[in-house]
Amino acid sequence: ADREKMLKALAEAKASLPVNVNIVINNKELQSGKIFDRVNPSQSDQIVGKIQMATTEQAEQAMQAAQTAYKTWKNVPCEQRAALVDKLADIMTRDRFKLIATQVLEVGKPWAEADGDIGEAIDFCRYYARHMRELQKPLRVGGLPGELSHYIYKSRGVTAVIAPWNFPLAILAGMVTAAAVAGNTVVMKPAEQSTVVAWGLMKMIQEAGFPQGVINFLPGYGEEVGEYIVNHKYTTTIAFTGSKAVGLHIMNRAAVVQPGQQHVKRCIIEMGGKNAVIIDNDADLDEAVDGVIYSAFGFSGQKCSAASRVIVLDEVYDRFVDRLVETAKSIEIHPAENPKAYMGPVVDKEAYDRILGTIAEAEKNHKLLFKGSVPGGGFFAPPTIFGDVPGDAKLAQAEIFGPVVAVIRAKNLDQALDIANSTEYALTGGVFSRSPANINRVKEELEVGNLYVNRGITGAMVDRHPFGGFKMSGIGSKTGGPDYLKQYMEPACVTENTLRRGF
Ligand code: TXE
Repeated sequence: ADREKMLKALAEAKASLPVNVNIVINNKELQSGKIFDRVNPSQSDQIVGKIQMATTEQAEQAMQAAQTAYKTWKNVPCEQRAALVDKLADIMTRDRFKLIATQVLEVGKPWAEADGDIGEAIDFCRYYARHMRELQKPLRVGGLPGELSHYIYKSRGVTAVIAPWNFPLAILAGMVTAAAVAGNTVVMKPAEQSTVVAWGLMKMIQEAGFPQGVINFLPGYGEEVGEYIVNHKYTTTIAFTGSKAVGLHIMNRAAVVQPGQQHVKRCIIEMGGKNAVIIDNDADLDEAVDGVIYSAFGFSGQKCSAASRVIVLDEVYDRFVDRLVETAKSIEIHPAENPKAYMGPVVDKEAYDRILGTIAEAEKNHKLLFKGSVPGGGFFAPPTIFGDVPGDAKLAQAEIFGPVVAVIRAKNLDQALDIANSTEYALTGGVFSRSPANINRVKEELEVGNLYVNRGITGAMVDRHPFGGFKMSGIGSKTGGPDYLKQYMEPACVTENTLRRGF
């Protein structure tokens, strides 16, 4: 039944292309006349969206709208804010197939991957609404006689939300709803490559009934309007998920105080990864191969959590690699709308050129074990596996963000851990092993924010696996977990003298 619904949703979505995407400020739709054509990465002659890219003047209007709306939104009771976020989750649930179809066509996600993203978006809404209801209850602290102290959380103000394209609904909706449910107003800047998906979110936000100015929608270029809202004096908080280079740049810019600025800008920053899976001598190799295939090639490796290094202990190296290559041969690569697609295209021509360039360079320096064949007509990058890659090679150190795996040989677990920890990132990681002692060592020593034992290393679930990394992967914000929402708020302590008479 879901298959039929999905095919119908896809046919309807295709019939209404291209989608015209506008700017939304104060719940009013605006245009700029600067149009960006977004193409379907599976079929690059098909325009999916005609997007009005905001100007910096419109970015200024959005900031003013958010600043004005904040004066009232911060006093709206938590229950009302949380109810709006729950309503948004209801609408997403109702429109699930439509949202999946948009994502399949705009970013080239195969069905199941797109479905996962919608599910995560819904879970973020429900989780942050529920968690905010808990956090708003004042926590009693201290206990001196004659004194009553409560610890409370206050909103901060205007939040700039800057999102990537790879989880185009979940990450954007997660940051936006966390900020808004906590009593902040939002200016959201989606990624250029996934603005049609983001437009779907904005329409649902309007349908849910968020008051004007609370959530503003600013499609546009990162270096232009992204930069503008980061620098703005009204911005109190910046929620960013994306690449290391842009994340660090934003933190740098956020430290520059503008005339009239009253807050130290807080940065909630999630960046990339160079995630490793360790295959121990006693690993179940079938399980390990399946886990690596899923982790490395799901959504063509374009997940911050994707496995791009596989560190295999010497004793099982040859057997593992043979099976990995054999299984990789069966990966089905098709346009994302084809239900048989395990892998679809990569997101755009720029990504395609970059990934193919990386593969060509690596072919000169490393042993190519496998390169898949791909269809034409879109930006299809082949699943590629290199073997005996030194742990310090560029291929084993830099985030590629594509379907490319470096298999690295290690003498023993000590060396495997050294190699695994040798990158600047610390996002996800995994181990396949049947030895409790070795698993424990990996738990203690592998520098990652999310560790997966004897299973694929992607697929974090809200509330069950709070997600995020450290080192150059981020600042430990941990989406979908108990610490996340607090970052959008200011903790405050209120102490009252209870012995005072005469009230
Ligand atoms: O990032 P980019 P992408 C990471 C993933 C990879 C990256 C891919 O590992 O590194 O995200 O996403 C805007 N001022 N994660 O290619 O290019 C830009 O317009 C202000 C980590 O989209 O950094 C876009 O909206 N904004 C992860 C956004 O920044 C600017 C989960 C991101 O773009 C700007 C998912 C500027 N100067 C992906 N320049 C995790 N750790 O959870 C660009 N932008």
